Amino acid sequence: ATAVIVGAPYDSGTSYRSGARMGPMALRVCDYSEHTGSRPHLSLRVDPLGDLGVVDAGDVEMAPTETIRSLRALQDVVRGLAEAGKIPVILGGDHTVAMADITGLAEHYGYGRISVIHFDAHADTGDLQFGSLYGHGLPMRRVIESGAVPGHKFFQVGLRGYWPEPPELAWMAEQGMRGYEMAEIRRRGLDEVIAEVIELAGRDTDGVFLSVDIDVVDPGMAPGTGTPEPGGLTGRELLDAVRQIGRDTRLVGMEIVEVAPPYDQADVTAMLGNRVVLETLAGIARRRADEASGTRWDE
Ligand code: DIR
Ligand code: MN
Ligand code: MN
Ligand code: MN
Repeated sequence: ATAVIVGAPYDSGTSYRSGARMGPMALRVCDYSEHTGSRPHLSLRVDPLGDLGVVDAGDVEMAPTETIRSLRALQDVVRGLAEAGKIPVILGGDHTVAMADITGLAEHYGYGRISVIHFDAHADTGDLQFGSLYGHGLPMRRVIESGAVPGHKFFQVGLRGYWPEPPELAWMAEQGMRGYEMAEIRRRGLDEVIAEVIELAGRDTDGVFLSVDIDVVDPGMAPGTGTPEPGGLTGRELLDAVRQIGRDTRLVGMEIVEVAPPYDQADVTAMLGNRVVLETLAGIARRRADEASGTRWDE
């Protein structure tokens, strides 16, 4: 297998509304391949699950009462997969799991050696949440502080609303983080922004990690999440973006987080989250097929 799915059923208790610990099961239930088998993607003409030999390794045991132990267990699984040459695909869980996912990859690829493309309505660079170093609102600060990923290798897409607060914004600028707010995306167009992110994230790096917080999508299309923020991407925009990123970057791992089934409507959010994974994997499968044939397939 090239890609290995790992569930991270974790709620930190720091979300406005919890429920993301039920995310992994909901994301799996929405998988068409359960009843049709794996099959080719219409526009890319590759079969992501079959071509990449995707396997599901089940869930890591996690509990909010065992934060450090839980994150450590996930981090060890992610690092082990990277060591074995696999691409870990983590199904969250709230965004706290990013600390384990990114640190685990950095332990293998090297501190400072990977870039992160982060889709989110929020920057997740808070300092403390309820006095704790752990929570869904601060994982990106922790991985920058630890040196796992330098700020200038962070590319955040979809920011909007009332976060981050001014001191946090100043800290982000100091770190050299690059954020693409919804207003910039509207003005320049998503294609141009994603092309720029792919170019910048690919510079001087040994791999790219893709972190998708489903709340980057407008709550009208993705209501099943803990902290919805109006004015987001459409589902189609997110799928187009991650497909392109899978194709045109060297992805070493990905996570889909913050899918919270209790607030979902007819599974639309879980289904979209599932397709975010599939679309990214299809991009990776297409990249590999292109490399093998020495040509480039146009959608
Ligand atoms: C908010 C929400 N900034 C917090 N953060 C979320 O709780 O610190 N990040 N939802 O994705
Ligand atoms: Mn987040
Ligand atoms: Mn968010
Ligand atoms: Mn969150």
